Amino acid sequence: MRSAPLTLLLSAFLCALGCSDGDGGGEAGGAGPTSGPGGSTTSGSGGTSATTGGTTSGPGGTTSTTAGPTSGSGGAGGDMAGSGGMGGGGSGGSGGADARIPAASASSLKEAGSKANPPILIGAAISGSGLNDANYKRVAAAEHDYVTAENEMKWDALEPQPGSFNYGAADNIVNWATSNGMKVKGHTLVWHNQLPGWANSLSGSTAVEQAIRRHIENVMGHFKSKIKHWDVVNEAVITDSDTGVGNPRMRPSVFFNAMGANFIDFAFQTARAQDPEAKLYYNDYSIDALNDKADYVYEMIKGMVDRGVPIDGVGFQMHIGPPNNEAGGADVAANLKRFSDLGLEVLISEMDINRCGGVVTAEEQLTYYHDIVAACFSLPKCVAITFWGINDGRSWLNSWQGALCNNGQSSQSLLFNDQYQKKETYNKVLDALLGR
Ligand code: 9MR
Repeated sequence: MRSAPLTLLLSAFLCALGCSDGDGGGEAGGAGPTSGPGGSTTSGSGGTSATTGGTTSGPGGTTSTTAGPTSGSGGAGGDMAGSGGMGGGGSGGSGGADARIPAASASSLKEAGSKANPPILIGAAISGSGLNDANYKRVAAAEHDYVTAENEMKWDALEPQPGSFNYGAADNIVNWATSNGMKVKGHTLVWHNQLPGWANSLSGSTAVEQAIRRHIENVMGHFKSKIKHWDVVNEAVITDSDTGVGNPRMRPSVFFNAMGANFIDFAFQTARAQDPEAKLYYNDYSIDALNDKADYVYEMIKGMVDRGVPIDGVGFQMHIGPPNNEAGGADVAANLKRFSDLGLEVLISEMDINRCGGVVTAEEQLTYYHDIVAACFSLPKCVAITFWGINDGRSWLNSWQGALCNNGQSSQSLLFNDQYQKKETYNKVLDALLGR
């Protein structure tokens, strides 16, 4: 039996007074500077009706001439302080705990996560096709208590025609998850990718704003009783490479091109108004390490917090290896800490570690899995770790251009092999979740 150091005992006492739900509230209230959440001038692709007043500032900059929702208004729906956190200010949030106490033992990932104090949700991306496979379902439900639909809640799936919504495939996943006692994170409300053609060809700030509002209100409304966690905006920032290095800037998209960077504030305010109880997250890739993109997103998120935009946390996708960044445990720990010091929750939201191309060796993969999970575990406001899939054979990486898995070679990126047996990667993750 491990003995707990004094800080852990102290935090256990404080948690007994109310930190165990992992809530952090979130936003510093009040009006802030008037800039959008960031932004650079539009460049590169995109191209429809650029700039209804394009933004000129960098993240955290001081000027924005973008038409659209006013920022700094305090948000559309108040804050989340009632759910437990003090919000704002970097006091450590999460009820004040400064360390997480591990379970003494556990026979599954979700048991290790749920018995930790404060607990940590263990998630997986779930696909509709996977749910036709009995072994997949068995492992998914046995090891996880948190679900993200891999594709079925994206805009093209849910709103294929303007104002016409199709919830069948998403409902299947949500109902399976809730009937197995799992929570669900909605993924994703506003994203440049997997948009239906009609949405991609919208132009003008009014049309785009109306489309965002209708989509968020309808989708969050449909799932209101079952989904209380949302990726509100996904991947709004780019760099010259997918690894998060070089020339970070706002990504051209139908949203940015029409509304400037204010589309982000607008999406969060609309989401908060639709469900004041829901946790609202920004989610992005290759912001895992301390790199250009992570720095830029940090300033962008800090600006939102300063302006009182209703954001509760940030998801760090943690796709490690090609085509995305590599990030060691110490780097991840330092990066997550600075976001959590803004009073926000942090989440590892899409973790996998790609071995295609030999860029990441087997040994490095084990070290990364352990140390990155440990970095999240050591931060009480790191509230969830989601793996992007269940077994290697179904990984998106196997067929993703840029992932170097030529002709569908296995990326060997996850915790279970094709026969759904636990891999050594699983053992490293479980060790880290048990504080070992
Ligand atoms: O795993 C998803 C894959 O099946 C899709 O083809 C792809 C299309 O964009 O999206 C993948 O999921 C992405 C997620 O929604 C957002 N972050 C990056 C993920 C991997 O590309």
